[in-house]
Order: sequence, then structure tokens, then C-alpha cells
Amino acid sequence: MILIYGKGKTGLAVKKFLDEKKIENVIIDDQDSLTNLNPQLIIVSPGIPFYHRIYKFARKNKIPIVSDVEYACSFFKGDIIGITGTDGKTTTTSLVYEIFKNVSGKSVFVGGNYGVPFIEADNKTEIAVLELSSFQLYSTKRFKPKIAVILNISKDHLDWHKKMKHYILSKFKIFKNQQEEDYLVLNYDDGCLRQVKAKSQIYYFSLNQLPEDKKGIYLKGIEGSREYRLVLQDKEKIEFKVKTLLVGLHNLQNIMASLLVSYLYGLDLDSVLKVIQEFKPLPHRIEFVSSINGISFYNDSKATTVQAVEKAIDSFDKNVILILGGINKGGDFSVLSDKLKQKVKKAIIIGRDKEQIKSMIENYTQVELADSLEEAVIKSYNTAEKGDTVILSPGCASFDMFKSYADRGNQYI
Ligand code: UMA
Repeated sequence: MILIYGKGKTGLAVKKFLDEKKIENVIIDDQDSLTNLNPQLIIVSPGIPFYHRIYKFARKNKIPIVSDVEYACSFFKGDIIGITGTDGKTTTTSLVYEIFKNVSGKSVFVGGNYGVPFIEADNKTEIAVLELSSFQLYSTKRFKPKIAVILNISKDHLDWHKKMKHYILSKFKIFKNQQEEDYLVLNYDDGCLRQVKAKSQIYYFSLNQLPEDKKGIYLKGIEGSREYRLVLQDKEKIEFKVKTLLVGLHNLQNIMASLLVSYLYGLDLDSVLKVIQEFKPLPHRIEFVSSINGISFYNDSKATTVQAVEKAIDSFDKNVILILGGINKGGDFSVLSDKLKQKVKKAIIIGRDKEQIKSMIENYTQVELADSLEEAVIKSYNTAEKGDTVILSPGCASFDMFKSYADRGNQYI
């Protein structure tokens, strides 16, 4: 018997899969007792942390415990492209999916943390593009993508992982089982990722010129608004231009990662560049909302870490009014000091941790508190002058005031 722990999207999808295969299973969660259960395997949902009673139960009774991703990969026969990182996973996964759907000529599944559990992939699908969270990677054992991507690593989810080291080790599981014939795509500008050693072939992307002995893609020059000159450095060097609708250099990094995945899979570069050029920003990610009397409003509700806020500020030249706050997941907002001084006219802070965030940034920019998002928007409009940019980029989780980051973004819009 297989025990499924968690009755959310993942647990229910696993149950459906096992029922269809007529594999005996029981689904439980925190409301249910563990007594009299004697499973051969436990499949655990991603939201359940490693210090939870189910991990103790598994250890005590010597029962293997795996994530849904690990279980699903034993049935999937196609090529797996796994994408992880602290920020940019969803945009990159979505872009890689669009490229492969349009250019590879093969059947493609997209899912994972992206919303559709991997177990729902039809096992006849030729390629799976998976967004993978550290939670999902933590309980993998044999999971082995043909191409793995780690976009960046910074502080996040320490409520789940407790220690940064554990968070990093979970992310690194994406390439642990890779072999010489597999590929690993890494961000050369990320100090932690630059030091990674792996059995697989490493290709880097970078906003600066790569050393001659490194393979990958780097930025050679900015040609205009959202138009970049890139160099692909492998056995030979190829120079080409990429145009995009996505704002900011962090998105260029997501694009470079997607380009490398496409190149390593052998896709035609010109066709890939066409898909990139037409790819629209996803909702709630530095999404343009409206311009009112010359004041531009952007929605970046998906930014739930300090690093994501930094990227949002980096995307604009100056005169930013920043709306932030919510439940701080351990972020240190004072690291934004220089950017706040240079670019942010005022920060308007909402949410449970507003006083804490205020104390971290009040020396670097003007700060105002607001009791609701609506009040914050009105205050931002009253502060802004023609030509200014107002951006909701909270750097925090949303659950104190909203159902989700999407609800927060929609209310802002
Ligand atoms: N449960 C308990 N005890 C706990 C926690 C959960 O009993 O302490 C049980 C409850 O029955 C609850 C269920 O587990 O109903 C929820 O399971 P879950 O939290 O793993 O959520 P799912 O609905 O299965 O959704 C998960 C991912 N959720 C998380 O990782 C928290 C979804 O990512 C993912 O899209 C989905 O699987 C499909 O693969 C969401 C997410 O917020 C988008 N991810 C984090 C992020 O992006 O930052 C990592």
C-alpha cells in the first residue's frame, strides 16, 4: 500500500494516478491518524516540511518517503528539462515551454511547481518542462533531468528549510544524478552557482563576458530598449541579437537560460528567437497595468523575496514609488539601501510586517505606512509626479491580507 500525505493538488493527482493503475493507496493529512498504517512507500506533498511528523514516522518505520516528482519520474520515459532557482522559475519554465511547443516538433508537457503536478503528464509525452521548487527536490532520490537549470540562489523559504545550507542542497539535487551526457545550465553571475562542480556538462549564462574556457551565453551589448546583442560561446563563437517584450536584465537572464536549453537540445536558433520576441510577460511579474496622468503603474505582486524587489527596482531608471510589505519570509530589506537612495522616491509599506520593514529601510528613502493596499495606491498616486513609476513589488508573502499573490495583484490592478 502507498500512503499519500497531503490532500491538495499534488495528493489528489497522485491518488487519481494510483487509482487508475489500481495500486492500493490511502490519502491522509494532519487531520488523520498514523496509527495502524503500514505502507511500503510514502508520497509526500511539497508543502510538508522535513521536520513534519510524516518524516519522523517514515524514519522510525524505515519506510521510503519521496516527493511526487520523484515518483512520477519513474513512469515518465521522455526527456526531462528541470528548472529551479529562487526567482524567475515560472517565467523561464513558461518561455522554455513556448519555445519547445512551437519549435521542437515533439509533444511537450509543462508542470511541476508551475501548477500541474508532474504525475499528470501522459507517459507518451516526449518532453516534460518542469518548474521545480526546493520542496519538490528535497525528497528526490533518482530524479535525473536531461537538462537542468538553476537560475539563481538567494535566501527564501527558510521557514521550511530552516538553514540556507539545506535550501541550497535541495536545489542542487536537480543535478545530483546527472551523467556526462546531460547538461547543467547555471548563472555565472551568481557566486554560489559559479562554484558548482558536476558530472554533467556545464553551460553558463552571464550579463558579463564569460572567461574563454567557459561555455555558454553572455551579454555583449544593449542595443536599445529590450534589444540585446548576445554571444554564444561553445566550440565556436556565434553573435546574434535578441528582442523581447520582457522588462529588465533579470528577464534577460531568464531568456539566456532558455536560449541555452534550446541550443543544447538542438533547436533551430532563428525559430527560437522568433518565439522569444513574441513571448509576453506573465501576469503579476513587472506587468504594465496603466498610465494615469503620466504616472505608470506596474504590478509585480509575484515578487515575494527581497531579491525580486531588487530586480524590479533595477528595471527602471529612477523616480520609482514602491509599494511593498506583507509577511516577510526572513528577508533583509536593508540590502536595498543603495537602490532605494538612487531610485526610489518613496516606499509605502503595508501588511503584517510593515513596522519591521520600515525600520530596515527608513534611513535610505522616505517611508509611509498604509493600512490597506487601496490606501497605499492612493498615497502613491498623491506622491507621484508626471513621468514617475508606481510599482507593487511586495518582497513578502501575501497571506496576511490576500488569498494569494495573484489575488493581491488583481486587487492592485
Ligand atoms: N498539509 C498538511 N500539513 C502541512 C502542510 C500541508 O497536512 O503541514 C496537507 C493538507 O492536506 C493540504 C495539503 O497538504 O491540503 C497541501 O499540500 P501542498 O502545500 O503541498 O500544496 P499542493 O496543493 O499539493 O500544491 C503543491 C505546491 N505547493 C507548495 O509547494 C506549497 C504548488 O506550488 C504546486 O503548484 C502544486 O503542488 C503542483 O505541483 C505553489 C507554491 O506556492 C504554487 N509553491 C512554492 C513557491 O512557488 O514559492 C514553493
